[in-house]
Amino acid sequence: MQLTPQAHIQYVAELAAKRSYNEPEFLQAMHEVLDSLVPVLVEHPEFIEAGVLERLIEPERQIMFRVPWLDDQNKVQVNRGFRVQFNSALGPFKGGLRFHSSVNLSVIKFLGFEQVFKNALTRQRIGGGKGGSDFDPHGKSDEEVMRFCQSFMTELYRYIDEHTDVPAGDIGVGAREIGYLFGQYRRLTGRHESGVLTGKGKGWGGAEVRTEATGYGAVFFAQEMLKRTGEDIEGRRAVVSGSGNVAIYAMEKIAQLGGIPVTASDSSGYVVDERGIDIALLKQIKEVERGRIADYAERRQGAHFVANGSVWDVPAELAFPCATQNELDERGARALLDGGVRIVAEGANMPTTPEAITLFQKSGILFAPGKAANSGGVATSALEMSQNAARDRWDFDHSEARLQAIMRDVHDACYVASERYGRPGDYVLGANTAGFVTVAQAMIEQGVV
Ligand code: NDP
Ligand code: 2IT
Repeated sequence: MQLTPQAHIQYVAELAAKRSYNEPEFLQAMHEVLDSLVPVLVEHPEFIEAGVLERLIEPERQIMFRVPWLDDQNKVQVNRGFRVQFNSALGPFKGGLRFHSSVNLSVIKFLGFEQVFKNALTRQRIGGGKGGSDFDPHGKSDEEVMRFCQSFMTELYRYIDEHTDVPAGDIGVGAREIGYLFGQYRRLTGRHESGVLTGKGKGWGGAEVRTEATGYGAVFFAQEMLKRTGEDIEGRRAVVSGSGNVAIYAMEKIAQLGGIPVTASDSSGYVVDERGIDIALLKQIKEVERGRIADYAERRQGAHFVANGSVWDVPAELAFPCATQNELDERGARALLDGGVRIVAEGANMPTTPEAITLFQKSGILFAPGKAANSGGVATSALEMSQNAARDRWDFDHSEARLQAIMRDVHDACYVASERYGRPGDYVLGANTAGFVTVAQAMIEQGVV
């Protein structure tokens, strides 16, 4: 006899808990998706029959490798490298590489799992994967970063190519790292294979708007949510966490649309700038000088730095968590609600804890989960792959228009699914179900593999 949807989900959750007992981030991401799926399985009992869930929670392949490199003192350093190829039913594995001291298998698996559904939502025919290393780029010289990237790629190159697996950036991996990784791939293979990585330099295959895409996309998504309630970004204050790629371009788009981003942060604390963050100054400090956020307050009149505080204590109507996982907990959520927040859109992956999400949902504010709101980055990576395959190059305005249209479609797909499964405006339910159905259908059509 077939299990009921509830019992089946319970069975799969227990299976994962047993196998992945030491992977808390992965289990957190998995539960968030499974918790949404009862109404889908009621409608599609064939997904239970075909073992879709059991297959989805197990990566197709996970690769771990040693990354030895020489630091500037000629001392041997050893890091651990990862690539988790999670699901390729919709296309080649696609997802970023993260270089951060906190990286372990659990973190990479949670990111790869999220990526599967996110990529499905973009409708760009890309599967999901993620990789990275516990290498910490902070304080490393350019030469050290280059030697590390070369060693990392010397192992990774045998598992990737434009049709198999296409990495990109994430925390700690930006244009500089993608350049070094691509150079080593080219040297090892003897091929200039543009489509093997995205986020490349614009002079050698990189797409316009890829740098801006995640942050801009998150703001476009928020704009679509507000549109439904007849509201707008103009004139509204925004708290943004982080000061990296996603945060900077979220702030830039908020400002372009007439909003006022008043905060930025990094792992040492946050700055408040009531006049609105000076984006050019922030880019200079973070992108050019690779400095700390405290430097911003020192160079900008009227701004102040709060060491180790919670950015969520700053009142605003819009909130964009754009730093890292679980950075917005229940206490932070309460502070945001007390400060009058109307909308929370996740630029980062899984930045909001489950308890904080529940609080937002109970309070009736608009909440956009990362797998929908931050999908503009990977969607634009897919546009980069298209341009590489066609040996074509689109201009900035065309590329931004494509991104905006994709974010509108992702929003609408989530909203329609939230209505279909009984909770209109619940974007967590909408994103999980819409993404899941797309992948599940492809998996069924392709048989038990
Ligand atoms: P960056 O490396 O450019 O910036 C990361 C920012 O977050 C930095 O300000 C960093 O501060 C801060 N941060 C990182 N880890 C922590 C931590 N443990 N505690 C406090 N602050 C932290 O990364 P991105 O902007 O690319 O990525 C930010 C988030 O967005 C991540 O969750 C990523 O997965 C997600 N994302 C990124 C996409 C992309 O295209 N880049 C696409 C979709 C999602 P510090 O320098 O002090 O570490
Ligand atoms: O989390 C993400 O979606 C990314 N880091 C971007 C992945 C990509 O392949 O562009």
